[in-house]
Amino acid sequence: MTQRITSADVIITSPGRNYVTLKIVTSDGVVGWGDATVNGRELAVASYLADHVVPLLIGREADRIEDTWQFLYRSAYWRRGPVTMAAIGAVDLALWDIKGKSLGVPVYQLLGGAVRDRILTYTHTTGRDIAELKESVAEKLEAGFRAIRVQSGVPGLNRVYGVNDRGGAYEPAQRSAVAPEEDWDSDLYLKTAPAMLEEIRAHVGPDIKLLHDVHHRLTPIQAARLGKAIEHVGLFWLEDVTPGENQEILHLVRQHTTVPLAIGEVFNTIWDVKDFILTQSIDFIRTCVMHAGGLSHVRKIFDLGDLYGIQGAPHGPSDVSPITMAASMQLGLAQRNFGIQEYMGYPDLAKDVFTTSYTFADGYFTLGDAPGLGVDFDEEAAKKYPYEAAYLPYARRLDGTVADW
Ligand code: EZ4
Ligand code: CO
Repeated sequence: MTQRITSADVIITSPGRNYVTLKIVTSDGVVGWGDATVNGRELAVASYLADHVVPLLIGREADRIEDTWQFLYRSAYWRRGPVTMAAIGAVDLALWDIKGKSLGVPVYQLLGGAVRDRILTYTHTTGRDIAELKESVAEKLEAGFRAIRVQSGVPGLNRVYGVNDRGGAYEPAQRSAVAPEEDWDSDLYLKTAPAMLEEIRAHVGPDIKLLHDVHHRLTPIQAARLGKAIEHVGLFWLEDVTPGENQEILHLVRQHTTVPLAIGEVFNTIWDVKDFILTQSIDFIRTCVMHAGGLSHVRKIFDLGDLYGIQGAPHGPSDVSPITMAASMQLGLAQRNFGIQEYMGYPDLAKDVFTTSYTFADGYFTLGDAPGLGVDFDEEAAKKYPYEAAYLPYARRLDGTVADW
């Protein structure tokens, strides 16, 4: 029997931070959940969905996931972009959830079944200085993580990406009516980052995987210099060394260093990342399973990467909801060249709204057999947490110029 979409609703909730959730219901009474959260621009995606996508969904066959993807992408005429692709991603996740629930299987079974038993994951650590960073690392090792992203303060700069200037965990978006300002100076950073990474390596020993995120700050030649300077640290990856809108840029970095390179969390389609892949400039492609158009599109990106030994390593900060996280793990179980899953964790209040079936132990996530994506969303609980405007920071150089953030 053909199952049709009978309703689709956009729910905005803020249990500790803002999340945009799409609820699709079918004529069989099956409910599918999609995530549509774009950090700091939440309401734009909510409107794109509610005003322009939901009216097109009513009456469509819920089982035609690929057809719906192609229809939403191509009928919009206007191509790509974070708002459009996150909206399409939300619909895609909800439809995969529905298909899994309708057939009584987890989504990874629909993607070909498991090719591994568990999903390697890394989490974030941070400190205003190296001593504080070491405490943060110790905490996450104690919690069971075996792959860790390390970020620290830069002497001479007050506030930098990845570090809470009051200490403790770092969450970039701030609830405020204006975008918070951070500082940047590439020379100060380059002067201290290699020693910081060396010291952390000495602290954790050879077996812990270490990652570091440059967050789009360097020129290609600065990035090449950094890569050369830290080769002996043996990083699992160095992320977003350059802004990357010009995809050819990384090829230059690549020629100078063997440090594994990761990039892609801010990009939304295969077109935005194909040159990184086709020129074999990277080791990990970081497109998010929601921001880049859902499972249907991201698995194509990862398949393209597989031609060249490039691994998929989806974005997984606290600013994509547990629905995206679960979808990422469903793909992670079924995608041969899946490398690692970022898991930043969630505010405690988020557990009041989202219930997940994935579980963590010894550095890995395991998925249960819950049908669909394996996430439940509590609509009543969501009502307790109204939207609050929040902005991502931006950065200025010491002379006042706006820098890449
Ligand atoms: O800054 O998701 O690798 N992870 C990251 C994240 C991003 C945030 C932006 O919303 O770079 O922390
Ligand atoms: Co990043």
